[in-house]
Amino acid sequence: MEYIKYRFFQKASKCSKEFQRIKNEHSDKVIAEIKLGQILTGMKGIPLLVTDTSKLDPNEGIRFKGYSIPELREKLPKISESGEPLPEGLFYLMLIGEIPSHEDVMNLSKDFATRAHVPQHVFDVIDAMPMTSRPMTQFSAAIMAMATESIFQKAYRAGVSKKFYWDSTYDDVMNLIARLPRIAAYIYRRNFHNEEHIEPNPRLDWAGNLAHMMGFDSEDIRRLFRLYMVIHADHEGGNVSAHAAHLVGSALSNPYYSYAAAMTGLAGPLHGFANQDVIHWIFQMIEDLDTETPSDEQMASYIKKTLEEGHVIPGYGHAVLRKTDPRFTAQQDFADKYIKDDKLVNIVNQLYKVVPPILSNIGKIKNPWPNVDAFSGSLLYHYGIEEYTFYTVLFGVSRSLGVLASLINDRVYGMPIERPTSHPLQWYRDQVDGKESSHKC
Ligand code: AMX
Repeated sequence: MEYIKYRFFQKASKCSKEFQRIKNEHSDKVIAEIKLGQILTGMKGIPLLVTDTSKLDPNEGIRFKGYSIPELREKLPKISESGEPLPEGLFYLMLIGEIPSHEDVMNLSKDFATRAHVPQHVFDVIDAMPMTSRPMTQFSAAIMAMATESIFQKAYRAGVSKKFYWDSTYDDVMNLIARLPRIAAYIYRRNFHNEEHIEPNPRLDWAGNLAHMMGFDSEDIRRLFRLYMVIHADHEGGNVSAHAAHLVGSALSNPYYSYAAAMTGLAGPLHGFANQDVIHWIFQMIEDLDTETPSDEQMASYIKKTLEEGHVIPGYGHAVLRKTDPRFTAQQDFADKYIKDDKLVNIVNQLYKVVPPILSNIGKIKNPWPNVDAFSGSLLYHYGIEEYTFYTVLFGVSRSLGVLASLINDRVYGMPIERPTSHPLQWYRDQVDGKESSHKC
């Protein structure tokens, strides 16, 4: 067995025993009470999932295996001391629970490079789609098309024992992550660069190669891509993309199906599509106000107009966070360090001053602070990736690291099919009004 797979199994099998022990010995223990309001506001705050890769604190933000984003930026291996950590290192951390050595990360990077071959029919599926189909539609379809390669599916059909499901899942996950940069870059070059494709460079790291195949070879862009891929990788298990991957995987659908489900969820405007909406909305603001340097007052009036028209302010608010997202702060820090006086970055920073008091004043919005998507587009735009309809694909490539690491864990733990109970609205009404109500829903 290869080294990383072996290390993973060594660690995970102990946790798997713990999972089974708790399930067998403590299944009757009551650990939470559920309020009706939690159910009716999207199941918020109900502990329902087991996810080991990362944990989100409403005030502190995300921690990956206990490490905050500033800690990861300091501790994970980098190619150069002044650079950003390699996302391969974060994947190793989420999988094995330890900060990897430089050698571990280089081995993982090489492993991804050797697995990166994408079968021709996946490109054929992309090419068969109209140019007008959204990059996320093409991306999800390509992932589904690649399910022909599923080793898990073949092993299952061949009758492999349940206790070995994790093994073929691991190989599917590694292959899938390895191939995503090629697929993403292919869609980018197809849509925005005249279908002039660029071959991978197997000597580059995972994120650097993605930038290369998209047509960007500067060290600046590689540094940004490494940071980008690290901060978007995971956000505990309840967000739409992570939860979708877990839910679909719980039916023993293959990892390609699970990850495609995650991507169709990420494509929604309340989730990953917000990174496109932010830039779209800012450009609309610039056009409507007829200035690239609006005053705070002009901005405030535009924000209020957006709200009055019944729209959300993209990039602001969060279902769990109650403070500025540390992923926003990490990008702000990156911009402070490497970017001087960029119009879009300046607007993003100005919005950070103007938006929160307006959202706070409305009263109902639980978190008036910016999330990851408020900043990411301005950085990509600055470095020349101006085609913002593509931005969610980049988010999706990164998110593979967390949701697919979790999927292998799910299989090692032997997690069961997920199947919560639902009731008609009448049942909930009976809980609060008794059975008198005559109006049927
Ligand atoms: N602008 C305007 N209204 C907002 C808002 C915003 N940025 N954020 C929340 N609200 C509204 C909600 O729509 C809801 O209104 P309603 O009661 O009339 O339906 C009310 O405030 C209460 O919502 P909440 O409990 O504070 O948030 P939530 O958990 O329901 O939703 C989120 C969270 C992220 C979907 C929401 O804040 C939002 O729509 N933000 C803008 C889109 C966005 O940036 N999404 C990306 C999130 C990060 C990510 O997943 N990538």
